[in-house]
Amino acid sequence: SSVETGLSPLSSPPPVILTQDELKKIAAYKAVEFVESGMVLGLGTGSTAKHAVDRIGELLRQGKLTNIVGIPTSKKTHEQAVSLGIPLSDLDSYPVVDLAIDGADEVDPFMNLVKGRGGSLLREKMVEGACKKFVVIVDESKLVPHLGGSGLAMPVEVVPYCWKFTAKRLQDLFEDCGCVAKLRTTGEQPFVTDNGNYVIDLYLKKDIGDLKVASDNILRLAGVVEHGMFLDMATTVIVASELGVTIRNK
Ligand code: ABF
Repeated sequence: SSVETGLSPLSSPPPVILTQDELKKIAAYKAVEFVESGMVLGLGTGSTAKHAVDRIGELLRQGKLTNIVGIPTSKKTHEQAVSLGIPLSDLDSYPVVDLAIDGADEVDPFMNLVKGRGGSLLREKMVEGACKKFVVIVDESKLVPHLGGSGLAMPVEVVPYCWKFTAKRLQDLFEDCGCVAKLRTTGEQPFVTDNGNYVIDLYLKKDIGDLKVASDNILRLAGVVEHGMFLDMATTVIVASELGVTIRNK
């Protein structure tokens, strides 16, 4: 007699389904392989970058990396890095950063990015704009054909002064894309960035069109501090999916 298991002895093991967080971790660990002792490192923000910062801390503790200086892109990452014992500094002391590792909200086929749904876009843009190499780490859900067409927010950091006026001007700018501009809030209160500013999220019904033109038009508005489009900045994009890791270089 035999026991029916439902599995034939020749059947392959069931596929392992990775969670989104496991994919983020895989991409992050891959990026940290680019880190060398003695580097000045831009430390990103968000749940994907958090894995990279944890890994850098671990390698420092194990003595496998030495003489690292981290430049955090947010107060949150600053706190995380301090808790891990990563030596920190800033762009005033280190105006050239060897390598930055950070997540993104959207990545288009040309490696342009939307960032800032976590609210740290200004410091991220400053640090990552000062980098020799900028490695973006994402799971495959972040890949889009065009920026700003996903129906999710395109963040713009603005000064709090008359933010409604600035929001209206932003909305008018992208009227043709069916733009709705909304103040980001936490509970009843405006969300306040690390720099004391507000964030206006632009929701677009169509993709934003020519990215450079859109960028210039946003930055020309008085009241705008920075936007979340990171154009032509990434030098490497690491994408983790169920099928494995792909690395794209500029
Ligand atoms: C940062 O974290 C932000 O620029 C971006 O908004 C966000 C991505 O978040 P996560 O890694 O949590 O998906 O990189």
